[in-house]
Amino acid sequence: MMKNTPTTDNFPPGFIWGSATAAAQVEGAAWEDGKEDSVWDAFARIPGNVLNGDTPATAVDHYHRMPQDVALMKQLGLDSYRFSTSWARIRPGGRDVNPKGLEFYSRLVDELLEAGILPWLTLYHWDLPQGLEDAGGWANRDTAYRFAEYAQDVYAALGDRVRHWTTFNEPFCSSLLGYGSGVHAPGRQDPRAAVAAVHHQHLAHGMAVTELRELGAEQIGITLNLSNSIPRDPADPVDREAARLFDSLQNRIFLEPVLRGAYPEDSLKDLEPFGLHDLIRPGDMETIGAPIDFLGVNHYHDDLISGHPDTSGADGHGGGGARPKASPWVGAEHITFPSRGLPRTAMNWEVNPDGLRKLLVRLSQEYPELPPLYITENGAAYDDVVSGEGTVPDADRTRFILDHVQAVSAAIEQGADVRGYFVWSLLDNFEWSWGYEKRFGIIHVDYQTQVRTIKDSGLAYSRFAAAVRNGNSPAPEVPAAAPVG
Ligand code: IFM
Repeated sequence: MMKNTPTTDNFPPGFIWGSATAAAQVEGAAWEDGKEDSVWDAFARIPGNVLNGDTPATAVDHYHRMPQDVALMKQLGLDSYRFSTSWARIRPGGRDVNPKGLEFYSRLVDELLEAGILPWLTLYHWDLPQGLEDAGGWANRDTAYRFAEYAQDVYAALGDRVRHWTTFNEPFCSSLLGYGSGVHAPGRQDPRAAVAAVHHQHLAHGMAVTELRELGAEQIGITLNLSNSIPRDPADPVDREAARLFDSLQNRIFLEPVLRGAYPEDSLKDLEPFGLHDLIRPGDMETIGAPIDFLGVNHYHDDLISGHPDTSGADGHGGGGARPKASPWVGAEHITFPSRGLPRTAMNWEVNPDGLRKLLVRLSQEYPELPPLYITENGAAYDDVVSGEGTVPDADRTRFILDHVQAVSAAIEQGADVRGYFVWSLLDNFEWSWGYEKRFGIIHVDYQTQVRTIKDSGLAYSRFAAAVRNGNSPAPEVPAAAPVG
């Protein structure tokens, strides 16, 4: 159980306190300065794909409001800002480099450095140029080679100022969800294409790591979304087998190729009918297993897994659009996600901070080859209300964040080498197929006016990070923020 007063012990010197966003979720300016459609622009235009017909076209207008957003980060005292670059802005249609696209990120990096904030760059947060999807997307091996070229372009423009390079964010989503379930762009429902996307994204990661390393990048890693797979009844072999399958598809087919240069034996067997063997060419696994300097861990909730039908309606894996969804669990479509009665967020995801501690300790114990860890995303969606005084009293989110930070502290105490925590998200934003319905920000955005207001959770997070930085002295007060237009 988490303590009521969060302790600032255990965090090593230099621990990074940050916050994260992604290009397609915040930038807007979907067709400005040469940018063309990403798969998310195209997917969102199809009625039924995104709740309320929302699109990322305007998002929270970060493309135009970037200096003001960096000022808010500075006001919160963030050490680092994790953002992604848009491939469709930098190489529209997947074709030639668009200098104006690169200029935006160059200005962003300068603005961050000027504010004393460490830029933490992700090359791929799901927004493939639609032109490349038209050529087969991630089911096509060639896309991996195009990604390595794009990585070089971004390094050429920003490598003199950016030290931290992340290849992919949550490849689980951009492969199994995007090509298997249809809940994410490009909306395909083809299990063989989903498995091909997994392998080709791994390959793209490995090729980019090699290129970036040769070019001189200091810190290179990948971010995976990982979950504890908990059998509903550990004594029931059907539930245990379902939990094994879930663990394979959610965690191990991503962790092990990247960390060990090999797919797990059981996953290879499970995925043979979907063509995994045929996709692997000589040299691929060595490329994919190129050493990395950090692993980013995104964690929101655990998963209670059963192999039996469930009627509780607890499944928190549904997307937001109206379109019928297929299962992303290739070869394991029968697995279910019953409820164990824990509180849930507005995403219907269970709240269980101790799951984060368990996950970090498991990673540290099971993977001797593990590099240092950073929590690159953790946070919660709740239905916020702006008070008459213009504040956002989001007590549930505040509790969620502080309890999870305590879970990180406990994991460090138990030997996990965790060096940073990025709260998701800096700003309310486009939550994929949920559109603008789900708010994850520590800064509230009024979508009509684009006015930003720091939520109470943002103030509490800022105070906590300051207390750690100041060597456990009492947390300084962060002045209540006036809304920024
Ligand atoms: O908004 C997403 C983010 O893009 C990737 N990780 C999970 C977040 C919440 O769903």
